[in-house]
Amino acid sequence: MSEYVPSPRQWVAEQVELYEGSGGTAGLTLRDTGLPVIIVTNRGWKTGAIRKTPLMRVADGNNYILVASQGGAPTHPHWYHNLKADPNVEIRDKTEVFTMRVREVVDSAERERLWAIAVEAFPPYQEYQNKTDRIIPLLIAEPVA
Ligand code: F42
Repeated sequence: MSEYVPSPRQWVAEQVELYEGSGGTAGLTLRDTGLPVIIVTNRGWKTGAIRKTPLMRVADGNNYILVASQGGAPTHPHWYHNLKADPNVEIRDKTEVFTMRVREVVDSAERERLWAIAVEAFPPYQEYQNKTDRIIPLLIAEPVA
């Protein structure tokens, strides 16, 4: 059994602790924005360690759109590489936990539609895209039947 390894970023680790520790009843938003967050649980592709990553909640029907923005940083976040290597995740949305599989959105029409939904849910994504040279990856998490 692999171990859970918390994020080295203290504010992120604290949000995970509050969100998961409360069973999805506290720590549900990004700081004081009031905008909802989900927790993605997955495995590290090198270490096999269990990782938990809070992301903005961007829903498309029963699916979630995962935006690898990392605040517009020049490189993709580690979790993007982890999910490319092992797409099996659990997603906690408040008190519900879903078993899901993730794929990167590569089709340009699909990407355009999902990007618009993401920016509507969390407008800073557009600023993050404007300030970085990389194309911010979008992944879609779909329920495992
Ligand atoms: N980040 C986003 O990209 N998008 C969002 O919508 C978003 C929302 C959000 C809301 C609330 C909140 O608290 C945080 C939010 N974040 C959002 C930040 C997000 O949770 C991540 O902290 C951020 O994207 C950086 O992701 P990261 O996976 O690069 O995390 C870093 C800080 C990290 O934890 N690094 C670990 C480390 O030890 O350096 C990762 C280690 C890791 O995954 N190792 C892999 C392994 O095998 O175990 C190997 C990785 C490799 O490729 O080498």
